[in-house]
Amino acid sequence: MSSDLISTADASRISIPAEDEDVAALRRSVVAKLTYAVGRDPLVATDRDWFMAAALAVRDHILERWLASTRTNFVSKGKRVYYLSLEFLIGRLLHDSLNNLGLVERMRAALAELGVDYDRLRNIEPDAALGNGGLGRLAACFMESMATLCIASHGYGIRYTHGLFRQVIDKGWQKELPEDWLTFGNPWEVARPDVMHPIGFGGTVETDAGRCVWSPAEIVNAVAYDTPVIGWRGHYANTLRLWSAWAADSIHLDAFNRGDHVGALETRARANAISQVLYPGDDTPAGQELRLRQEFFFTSASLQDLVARHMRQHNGDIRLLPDKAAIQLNDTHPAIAVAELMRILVDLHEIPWDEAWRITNGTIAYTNHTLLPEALESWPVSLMERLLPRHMQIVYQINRLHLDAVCAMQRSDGAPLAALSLIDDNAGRRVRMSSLAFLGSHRINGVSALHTELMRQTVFRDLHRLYPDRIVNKTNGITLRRWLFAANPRLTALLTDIVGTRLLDDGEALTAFAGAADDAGVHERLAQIRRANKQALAKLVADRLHIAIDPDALFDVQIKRVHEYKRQLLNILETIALYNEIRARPTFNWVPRVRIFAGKAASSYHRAKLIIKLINDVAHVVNGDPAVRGLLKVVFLPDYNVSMAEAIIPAADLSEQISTAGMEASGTGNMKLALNGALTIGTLDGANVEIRERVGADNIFIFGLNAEQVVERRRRGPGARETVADLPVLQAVLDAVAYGVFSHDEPGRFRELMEELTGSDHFMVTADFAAYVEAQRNVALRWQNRPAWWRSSVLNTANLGWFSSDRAIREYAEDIWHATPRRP
Ligand code: 26Q
Repeated sequence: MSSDLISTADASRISIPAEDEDVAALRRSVVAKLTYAVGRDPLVATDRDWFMAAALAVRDHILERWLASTRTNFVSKGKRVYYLSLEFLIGRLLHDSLNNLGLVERMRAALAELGVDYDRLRNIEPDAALGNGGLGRLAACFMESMATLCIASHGYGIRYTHGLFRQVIDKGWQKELPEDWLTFGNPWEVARPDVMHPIGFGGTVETDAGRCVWSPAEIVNAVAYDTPVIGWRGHYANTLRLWSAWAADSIHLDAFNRGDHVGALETRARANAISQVLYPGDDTPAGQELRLRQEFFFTSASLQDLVARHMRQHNGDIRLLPDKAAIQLNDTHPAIAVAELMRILVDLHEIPWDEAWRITNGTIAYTNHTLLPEALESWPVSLMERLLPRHMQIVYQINRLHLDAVCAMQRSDGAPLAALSLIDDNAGRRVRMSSLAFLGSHRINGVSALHTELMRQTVFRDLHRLYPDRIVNKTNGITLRRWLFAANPRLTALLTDIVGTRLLDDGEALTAFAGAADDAGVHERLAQIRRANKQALAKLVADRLHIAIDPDALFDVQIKRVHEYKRQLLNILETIALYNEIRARPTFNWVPRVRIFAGKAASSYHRAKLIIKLINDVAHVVNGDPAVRGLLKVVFLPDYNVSMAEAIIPAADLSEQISTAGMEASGTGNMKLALNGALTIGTLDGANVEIRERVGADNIFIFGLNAEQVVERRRRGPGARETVADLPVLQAVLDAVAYGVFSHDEPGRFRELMEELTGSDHFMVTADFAAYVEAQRNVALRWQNRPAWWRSSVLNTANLGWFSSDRAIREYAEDIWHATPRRP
């Protein structure tokens, strides 16, 4: 993957005095790696060879600390945290690792002595895109924070051969291309072919002297690949263990020898398929057998692995599990863990059911990340019976005991049993995975205060009534190391000048920055920093898209997965309204704006892809219209990923967080942008609510219906047609789209989108339109009063320290895991 996300020319840095000795040692180790590991002569080495050599040299530094950490954990016999996630969106690791080790400047100097440019090397590294979006990136931030806080932990997931698809834009349409991050090898991982667990599928269950014995029809081996995760200042490292699937009997030699070469390899292909591709769905369950195989595969491997470690370390006493292990389920994707742990305890360790249930429930906790009905996982009973017959029996038994308990506990006003059952009889018989995760967990958490409250009131209402203490809130967080120190070194230098270097170890020290809210000198420096960051982004946009954007314009960004509930459509419709206005009133004192979009749509999500096409069609017309005189530009940056986020966020003036209230569980991009000083325009949704509480209502542009009002409006039935009729500006926008102003070649292209808007308008685009336009007008007014703008920006950065993932992890550690974090 070629990319130029980091601009070399104007990178200003936190300066660490380079000690010659360290630099010389690093230089020698890079050359040694190039020679002995990569096998290349420095005279002919390419950037990629140098990247590999540099990464391997850095890995040596990490490995020492990793082994030391592992040793400490083993000796201390303390509690370990296991974070089970189908996604880890870690992005690039070279700069992140060097940053945490405090070696960035030394590596830069060492490479310079070799005539190699560090920033060019950074750009060689492919993003590890083992996730779709927020949930996967959260897992990556959490791993980094757990390492920083010295909490012994393991991340468990799948080593996908192909991460999230590459997005290309072809004539305005999203096209998906396969992603191949492993093509040139992965310098960060250590293969552990000796760490392997058999994963069974299908087959039969028999009873033998009262004991259930499952004989799977198929066995797939899970092989471990470990990546160390180094914490801040390199004190401590944890392990990200990703499983790769291998056929247990790799080749049917007899078939091969008979000449059936393809047939001989068939089982192998079927087994390998499990770890081939990340599901590209974001919030829409694909509902396919392969997905269930992936879920069980990595869950079973992880549980077998952690139980084996526990037995080795704690004298074979499985009953100690809840004291020594905390298992966190990242959404329901690993929810089968509840049944699998019960199987391991009851069938393999012969623990009586009730005690096994106490152990399971005491060990497992579950995080919910979405309330969207289409994203709540459920699996057909028939599929479960075929693929996981013993687990299905266990689910039935859990359900029986649960419903018995309900009958015993319930008051007369309780929910009907059918609503509480693990089996949903409505849409064919399906297992409700969120209910299974709930029952098997001692704590269930939401990811923002609002989301947690909505969990209690909606999806989990009935279970919450039965177990009122189980649902807790843990508002999300982000790692400041990556999203501030590494991504925005210029701002970091200013902040450490003002609040001191203690900021580097304590995000909450940022609050002291509030004292500079009205300091003209600080405003001036902020303006310079932002301008430099915007210039770098402008260069990237020019290189990639051949669109010139003005660094003095307001950079207004919406970067996230493309989904109807996130309402990129609201944004682009308001862009069209602005375009119409600029043409109608050319002499008005307009604020020059660049509307920047980036994000992928799930490959099967037709409407989201149509929204991307609309954005590109609008960009084409607006950017090419001389009447606009550069006052408005629209940019869609293809192939959004972690590295692109790192390039855009420091250059953003305005952060669009405009989801339909009640639908975005938390958001974490909102935190990254506000931390870097962008002002937010947003709805009262997810963590926006808490951002407002902290930065102050004057420093955020909140608009639109709140979650309750959305529910109320949906209950009243569609009123979109009347809303549009009352808003001539919106009517004109919808007419322009519907008549093909942006799609001359196919005037009816967006009919489907327009019909939804004037029909049920489920996502309240028309309902919120007027309020959004007004909020955008207020944004422009604030921008025209620069001291007021920078004051708000300072107060955003200053009050965002609480959204550090260190704070989030401390809360999990104290309230859910009962594991002791150490201050770095
Ligand atoms: C499920 C079944 C089959 C196929 C795909 C899926 C699937 C995959 C990914 C369902 C959901 C996801 C991802 C959800 C997600 O990223 N949620 C986001 O989590 C963030 C971290 O908590 C929140 O900040 C976001 O608000 C939330 O949307």
